[in-house]
Amino acid sequence: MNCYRIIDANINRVAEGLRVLEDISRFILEDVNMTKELREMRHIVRKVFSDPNLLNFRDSCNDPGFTISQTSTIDKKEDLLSLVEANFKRVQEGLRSIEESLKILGHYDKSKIYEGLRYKSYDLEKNFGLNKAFLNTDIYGITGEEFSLGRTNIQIVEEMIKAGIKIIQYREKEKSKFEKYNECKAIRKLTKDSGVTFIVNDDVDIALAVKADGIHIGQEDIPIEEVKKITGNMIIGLSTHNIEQAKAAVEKGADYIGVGPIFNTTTKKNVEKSEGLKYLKWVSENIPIPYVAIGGIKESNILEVKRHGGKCFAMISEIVGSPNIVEKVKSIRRLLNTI
Ligand code: TZP
Ligand code: MG
Repeated sequence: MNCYRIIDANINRVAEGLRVLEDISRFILEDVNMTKELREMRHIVRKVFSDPNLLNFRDSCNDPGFTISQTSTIDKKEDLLSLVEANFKRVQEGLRSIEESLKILGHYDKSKIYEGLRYKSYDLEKNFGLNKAFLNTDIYGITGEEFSLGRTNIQIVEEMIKAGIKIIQYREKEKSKFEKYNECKAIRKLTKDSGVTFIVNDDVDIALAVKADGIHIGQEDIPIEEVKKITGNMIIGLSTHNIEQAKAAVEKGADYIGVGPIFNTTTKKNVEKSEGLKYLKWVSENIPIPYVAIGGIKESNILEVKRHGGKCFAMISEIVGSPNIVEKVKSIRRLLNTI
């Protein structure tokens, strides 16, 4: 029965995928708990269904998939993050294949165990260090064309990248979907080529169409639970303005929160109220997920924000409104390094 061959091949595929992830977790991220969880999972994958038929039906040399794989470039990985993503996919798809084949062979209970492992792998993927590192950076750049001294959003993004900003959000309230889509498409290419995380504000459809890394939504947008269903593994950021909203964001699975407005700002229309620095301090002491401070942050007050627990600082007018973005960012960084 060839189902044994499918199960055998997929047990190997899943275990190998887990081993790659385990090694990255162990040697690069040095994450003891994640490494342990991956190792345990790998052992269970091999143990649950160890039928002698698996080996009897093995015939790797005559597997047509081998020749296809040897000549394909589909698995060429550009960076560590893509490698992690691809191996979690490999694990999940392999587990699904095992589950289905076991059902055909009548091993319903064992199929359920593999199903449980697949769900566990979704959780592990979410918590895998590399996927959480996107806010381990000081400046979060956001577009704002009307404050950009005549430069386009795309020119601004080019400058931000040159300045070494590692996460950029496209925020544009005035243009048509078509214009926004075209700009995002170009920005996706620029950010991808330079390893910068790209987040789209408001428009889930555009974020999906251009394969952005994430989407940022506000309290008035479609609920985060719904966004999650559509966007799968994409990063989801949620703006919050008070303690209740921050707690709810964690509960509902936001990947990071915006915290603010910290100071008065005229950049955002109908800006919400917040206790600003006091709220930020609370978040820094109580919230376990990444957060970014926003609203009225300037070179002149950024140290105050840092003293209240700020680690990553989102700025619109201060950056896009600067005639020399590269110099502006250098100067802010110099200042941040003084405390
Ligand atoms: N959300 C809260 S305040 C704000 C947004 C988008 C505007 C931030 O702009 P600026 O120019 O940095 O004050
Ligand atoms: Mg919004």
